[in-house]
Amino acid sequence: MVGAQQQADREACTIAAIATPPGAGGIGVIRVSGSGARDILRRLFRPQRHDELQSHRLTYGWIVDPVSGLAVDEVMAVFMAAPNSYTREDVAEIQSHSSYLILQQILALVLAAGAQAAEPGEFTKRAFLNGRIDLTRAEAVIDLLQAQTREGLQIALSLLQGSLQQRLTGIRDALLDVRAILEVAIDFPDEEVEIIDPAILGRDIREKVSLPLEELLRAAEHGRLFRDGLAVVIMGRPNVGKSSLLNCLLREERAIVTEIPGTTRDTIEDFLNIKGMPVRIVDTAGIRENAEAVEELGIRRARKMLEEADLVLLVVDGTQVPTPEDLALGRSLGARPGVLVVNKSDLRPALQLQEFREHFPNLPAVAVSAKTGAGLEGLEEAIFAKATGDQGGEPAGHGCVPNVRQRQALQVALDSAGRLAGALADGLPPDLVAIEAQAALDQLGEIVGESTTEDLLDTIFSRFCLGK
Ligand SMILES: Nc1nc2c(ncn2[C@@H]2O[C@H](COP(=O)(O)OP(=O)(O)OP(=O)(O)O)[C@@H](O)[C@H]2O)c(=O)[nH]1
Ligand SMILES: [Mg+2]
Repeated sequence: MVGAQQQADREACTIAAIATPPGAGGIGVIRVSGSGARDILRRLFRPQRHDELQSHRLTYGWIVDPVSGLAVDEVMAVFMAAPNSYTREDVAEIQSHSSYLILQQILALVLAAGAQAAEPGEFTKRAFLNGRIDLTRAEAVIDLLQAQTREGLQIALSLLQGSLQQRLTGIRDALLDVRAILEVAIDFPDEEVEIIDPAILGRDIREKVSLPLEELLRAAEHGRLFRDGLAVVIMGRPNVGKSSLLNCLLREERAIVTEIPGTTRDTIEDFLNIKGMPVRIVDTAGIRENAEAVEELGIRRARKMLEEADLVLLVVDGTQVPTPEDLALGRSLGARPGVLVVNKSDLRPALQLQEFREHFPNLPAVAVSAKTGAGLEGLEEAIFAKATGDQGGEPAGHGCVPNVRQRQALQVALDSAGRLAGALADGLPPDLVAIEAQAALDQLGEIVGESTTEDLLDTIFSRFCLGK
């Protein structure tokens, strides 16, 4: 109960944070939410004209330290009366010059005036707790902030508009209908036979629950790469052109390239957009025996990266016949998806591409020149094809792509729906059948945040940045 009381106290207090990232910029924003927001703004903000603060009206003026009477910054301020605000509470936002010193000073005044420092994601958590958005939309806000490609952004926007919530509402309504019928049958055991028609109920469960759930799971699988992206690791012997390949894919001189083997000592990573798929690409130290100490550490790091890789680009030097080290690296990939990159195609090749393929039978092979950029498109195609497998290109489901957490709950709900249909077909008593209906409902309730534990909420909202 102490926990519940603490939580209620926290929800009752007014919170504040700097909502813009640190660093130089045009403006910075301090956000305040809660019943004290209006008073705090009144105490610190001196409008240029002595107007009363009007809700949702941007007003020009100064932030003045109420103790010293000194001006802190020239700002625009807005007050948004509940419930028409991001959190559904009274919200004040102060737009100051974006100097971190000024922002810190204003925040300190806001806190001294009675606000508490907000936790990461607390504004969005309040929007959720106050019923403005469900949990799928709250999570979409994180996706929106973290999206790396237009496709990822489109998925986030679709979820923010409630695409998943709406589909779940349809499925939950169907389950509620089933549960209602079962409850009537529980209350009137003598008429159970007339009340429950297993054939009709079974068909409803299949069409209105199981099939839509399967469709959502397919969309999750299909859109996974576009929402979560792909980790690609570049591996190979020293000097084969791994760092050159990274630079070439990024179209910038990101990593140091020299003709000295063992140039790259540490892992270097960056982001790429391959046909809408966010790709985290990692260049690693060239792998060889008898490396000196620092290089050896880099090699260990490179091997470790392998474990995190969704896909490996194994780079070999096309001017040389594959060495035993190249072949050993090929074998070390095991069943992991990979692409063989035969580099330096601008020089005289030692073998035909087909002959390279024969040395690495499990890998599709692409010839490129990291120096001239030749073959780069083919490599991007190969990465895309390998990553998407037989799924083809587009993120499906009109952007309604559930995330990992939602996917797990959808799968459990689908399993419950299967057991529900089975229990009906087997003619089990309605109270037992109803348990499965409830189990499926609970899972769907967890996705939208109706039956979600405080721990889970904390985990979700802690992924946000401060001020969101
Ligand atoms: N002609 C030609 N030279 C290349 C190509 N790619 C890389 N090189 C050269 O090969 C040498 C090694 O390139 P890097 O990119 O540093 O190779 P690396 O695999 O990262 O090497 P380590 O970091 O030492 O493991 C440099 O002299 C590059 O200029 C290519 O496609 N064609
Ligand atoms: Mg390198």
